[in-house]
Amino acid sequence: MAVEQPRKKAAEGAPVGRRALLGMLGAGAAGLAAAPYLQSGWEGFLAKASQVDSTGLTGLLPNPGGFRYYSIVGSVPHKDETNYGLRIGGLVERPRTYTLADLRAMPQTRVVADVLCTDGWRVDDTPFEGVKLSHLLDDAGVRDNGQAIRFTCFDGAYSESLTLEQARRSDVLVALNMQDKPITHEHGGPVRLFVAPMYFYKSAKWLSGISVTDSVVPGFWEERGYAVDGWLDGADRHAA
Ligand SMILES: Nc1nc2c(c(=O)[nH]1)N[C@H]1C(S)=C(S)[C@@H](COP(=O)(O)O)O[C@H]1N2
Ligand SMILES: [Mo]
Repeated sequence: MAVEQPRKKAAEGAPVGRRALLGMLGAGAAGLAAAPYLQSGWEGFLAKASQVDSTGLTGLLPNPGGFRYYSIVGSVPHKDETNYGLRIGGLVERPRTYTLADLRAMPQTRVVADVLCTDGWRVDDTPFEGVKLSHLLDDAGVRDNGQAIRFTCFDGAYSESLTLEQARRSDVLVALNMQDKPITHEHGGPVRLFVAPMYFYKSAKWLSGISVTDSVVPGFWEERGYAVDGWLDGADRHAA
């Protein structure tokens, strides 16, 4: 991608530090000892620990995978092929709900890109695979007045946005696989957004709604000071 985009620092002007905010949202440390963490291994433990960690200290524990777990809510329902649905609506000709099987039956695209969080951690060359968002938008038929997309999540709280132009890029996926395996619950499975050219906060986990809107509706972090356009610097943006 040689096209230069404005280089905004995504976290600039954030009115409250995110660690502090996540701490405020956290349920407190009391639940940690009771968390049944052995069942899902170290990453799952970190996930559960950070859900109840009001200090932010779990972010300092070593995680061999390089990823940190983020959720703005303490617990998220688990979904699979029996109960997952992705609703596409708003300013489209043909609103519909896709099951996991529907999404798996569509053409799959694999994108390998560097993942960067505004908190400073990164995981280079991470493969994601799924359906191009542009494909779903074409299926639904965006109306003439459709200008942007609002994404919602089955955690009941997170949201994100893209302009229609951004959403139509070939490196923006409704992802089913991450690191060549089905996306785990902790990473936002069974379906998350992957916006390769932008900071990872744009990649909404537990994706359940895609709504075409007539203007950009700022998402959860954008309402708290993050840039609506979360472009990575050019050097970090090399997905094809
Ligand atoms: N639903 C939801 N999606 C989300 C978030 C979240 O808190 N909730 N956090 C975002 C941020 S800031 C990052 S860095 C990544 C973290 O993804 P991971 O937990 O798989 O590492 O998810 C993004 N998508
Ligand atoms: Mo992030």
